[in-house]
Amino acid sequence: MSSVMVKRTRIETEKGDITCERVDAIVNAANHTLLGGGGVDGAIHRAAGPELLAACKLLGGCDTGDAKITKGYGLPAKHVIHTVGPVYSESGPNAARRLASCHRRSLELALENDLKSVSFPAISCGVYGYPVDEAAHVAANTVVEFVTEHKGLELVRFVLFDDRAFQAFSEQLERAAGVGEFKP
Ligand code: AR6
Repeated sequence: MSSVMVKRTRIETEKGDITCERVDAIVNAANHTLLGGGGVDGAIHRAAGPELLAACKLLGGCDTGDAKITKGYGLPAKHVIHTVGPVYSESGPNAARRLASCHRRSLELALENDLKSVSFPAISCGVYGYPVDEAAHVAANTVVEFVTEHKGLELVRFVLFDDRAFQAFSEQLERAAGVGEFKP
């Protein structure tokens, strides 16, 4: 596990299942429809129960790089922030900018809703095919930059399902915490 303080925010990595996180919000790696799917999206909907799908149906979908919020229903997390990562093979040079936008928009929504703790999965690193080292680089740098510029978040955690992602995110987080400006 890596843990760094950036201004007044702790940023950490953890290996585990994001559906077990007891935080103000977990982020879901969803698709445009916001109506559920496989991977972490499926796990979150199963754990939250049918009320989550009912709430998502009212949101009218979501663009790549944007985010929308619901309650957490049956989850230990109070809210779910649904974001849509880029499909790596279809995004070309825009992939990093879109992935960065997912992280930024999710954290903006957290602040707008007065939330203090947010857990992210490795967005786009499953079905959407983003190479995990590259995704970790973008995610870690974007979060470090965001909390450097915005007050209010106490904890941002990356919850990684497998060793490979856990290693990559831990390494990139430690690097990012020591770096200055980041332009994806
Ligand atoms: N907790 C934490 N991480 C998880 C969990 C979990 N319970 N389950 C899987 N992961 P993916 P994407 C990791 O495919 O690439 C869905 O069908 C997984 O190991 O869930 O953004 C959506 O509906 C991987 O590292 O998301 C979309 O259609 C990471 O979460 C599409 O997949 C992301 O893998 C989105 O694809």
